[in-house]
Amino acid sequence: MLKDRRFLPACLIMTLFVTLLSCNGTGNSNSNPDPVLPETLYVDVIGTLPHDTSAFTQGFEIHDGILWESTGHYGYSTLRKLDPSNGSIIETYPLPDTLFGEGITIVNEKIYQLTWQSGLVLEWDIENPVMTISDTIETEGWGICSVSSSTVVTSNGSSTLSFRDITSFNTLRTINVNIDGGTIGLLNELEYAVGYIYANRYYSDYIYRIDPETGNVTALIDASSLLSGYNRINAGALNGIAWDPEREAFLLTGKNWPTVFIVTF
Ligand SMILES: [Ca+2]
Repeated sequence: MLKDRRFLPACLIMTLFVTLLSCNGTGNSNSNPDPVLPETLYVDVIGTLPHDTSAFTQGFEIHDGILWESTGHYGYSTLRKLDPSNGSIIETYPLPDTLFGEGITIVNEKIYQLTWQSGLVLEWDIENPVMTISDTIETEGWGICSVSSSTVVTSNGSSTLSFRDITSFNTLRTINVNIDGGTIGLLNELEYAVGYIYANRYYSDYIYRIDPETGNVTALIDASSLLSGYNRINAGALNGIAWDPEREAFLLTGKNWPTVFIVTF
């Protein structure tokens, strides 16, 4: 299955990326009349934390000094409470074997966790994490972030991000993530910070900074320098973005990565 394919040759990634940009440069019909191509930013590592290499990371978020992580795979999916000062696991809350954990976000002291194909949205009280079923959604669940106390944004592996009412998970509106009209698919883990949505793209070492009103990508963040060749051997895709307001930095990790990187862009 798609979700189990952890590696794609770097040359193919670059080919897809270059093809996207070159198509937009040849005047395709979706191009804006005054294209504004995104700037490219690079990660500046200011610290590292250890990360459990058995964690198939699907969601990553900091709230009130706690780092929360969601992990996937049937039989191994969990919600985890971590110490962001040293990366240690404070508590692990397993999901039923029939559920494949995906993205998480925290709104009004509730943790909302997506599941991949069941359509179920799980809810955990942040003080006493016991799992209940909050709502259902009509698509696969991949990533989720909250943009206000009433609205969350979800991804489903396509280029579409859905803004949803937290009380029902009904879709309020959608945006099509694009660079000059060229859509950016395979959007996965999400994070909202300082007015922008940040998204991993599955298989890619890039993070996309997205205007939440238009879906336009305003910056490409090249995170390909994070893992050395040795550390990549058993590591999967980049798939954890958590904004740390105290450090004013992002914590980045990936599926089965040995390290959480504390970075600025
Ligand atoms: Ca996140």
